[in-house]
Amino acid sequence: MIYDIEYETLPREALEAIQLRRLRSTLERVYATVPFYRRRFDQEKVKPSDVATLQDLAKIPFTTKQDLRDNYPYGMFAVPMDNVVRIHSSSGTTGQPTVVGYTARDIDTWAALMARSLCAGGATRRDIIHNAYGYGLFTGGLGVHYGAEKLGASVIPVSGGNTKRQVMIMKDFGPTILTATPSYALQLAEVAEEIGVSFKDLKFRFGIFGAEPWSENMRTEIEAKLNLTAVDIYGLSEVMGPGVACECHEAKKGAHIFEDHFIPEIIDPKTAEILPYGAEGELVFTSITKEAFPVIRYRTRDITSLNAEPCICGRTHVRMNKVSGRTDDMLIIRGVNLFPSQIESVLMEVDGVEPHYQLVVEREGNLDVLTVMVEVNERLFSDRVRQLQELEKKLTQNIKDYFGVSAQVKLVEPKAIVRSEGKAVRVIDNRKK
Ligand code: DLL
Repeated sequence: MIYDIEYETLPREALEAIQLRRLRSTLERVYATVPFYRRRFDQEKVKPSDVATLQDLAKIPFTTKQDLRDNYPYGMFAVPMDNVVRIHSSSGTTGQPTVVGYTARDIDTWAALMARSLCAGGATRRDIIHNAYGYGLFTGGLGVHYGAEKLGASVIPVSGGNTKRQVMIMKDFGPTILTATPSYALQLAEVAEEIGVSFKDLKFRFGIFGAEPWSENMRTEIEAKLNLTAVDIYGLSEVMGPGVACECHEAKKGAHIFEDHFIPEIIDPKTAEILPYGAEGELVFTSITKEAFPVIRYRTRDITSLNAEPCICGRTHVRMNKVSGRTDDMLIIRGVNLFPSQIESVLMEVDGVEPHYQLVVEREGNLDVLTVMVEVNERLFSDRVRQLQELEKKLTQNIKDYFGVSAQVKLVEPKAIVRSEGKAVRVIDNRKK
């Protein structure tokens, strides 16, 4: 089923006419209301009126995560705070989060795009949706929630964690759609097995999984373990949250980007040259309907390619292939975004810890396990074992407090971590082996 049959199946020409109209009005609006964009456009000597065709978007400068950070917290908002009804945020490299806002109409648009997504993923108004994305500043929980209600489905706002209780709810409430990060979905399956509940006896038909990279092999694994059809949902807070793009369950071959709201481009991350369909590069988005927080040519740093082939589901919007990685070194541990430099700043707050560290990420069972190896100074290292254990405990607790992620901290002796002549290797990601 297609939620918005008219807009999701627009012929390309009609779609492009809508995109151009919305793009031009967005550019006019940000130029008039966001000092950052006015300054940037003026510096580059472009005016919104220079954009007469979709190709002219190339004349407009990019926006980066750093630009959002420089304008923390509300500098990029295009409406007065009076009109902002919701704020979300995502964590950033320097510990400075990115703050995003929504007007009432933005929330409506988001709900409608999430309804489209859930529908593409196989949900109908007769479904019961077990929503295990975290509720809070993270956009996953509330994003899915509003979409599910808009669709008319029944949503169970269970959020993340408390896994045994979740299994009980899955057994008793009879949900038919599971929404969660792929790694948490596997965790649910594992705990269910431990307590003697089989997914074969549950009623799930579809799982709509995203917020972190997951491979095709992982999809196969999840589908087998959870006895459902798994589809990929993509999004990011800066552009909206979940529901920027979603796979259709008919093809399961890339997420349709809702192009009547977001214009995607793929660029070479090094040269910023625009790449053709099919070529892998960095995904860039321009939002063309957002009121409170429009982004213009926003560089996501996600690496993927676009597929403009017709799809068997009938949707005409282009598909993005699975995100293969990021242009930077962000770690996503159980759905929480984490940068090495964030861990670094937490480590460096504690006396006796040296600025030499390495993060090791493993997959143990179905969970991502993060080990933080950090050197301590000579004096501490020769100290009593109990003291070292105490320090490990403290660092572990600090990481948990800051990021909500459980990490194992291993104190190592001075010089134990390999020195580099160029950039330090901060992350050893053994999950990919
Ligand atoms: O993760 C929004 C979301 C919630 C998407 C629930 C899907 C489901 P952020 O926390 O801002 O927003 O993180 C965005 O997560 O730039 C990607 O690097 C990564 N990401 C999101 N979805 C996928 C996916 C949400 N399906 C960042 N595959 C993005 C791979 C994904 N990576």
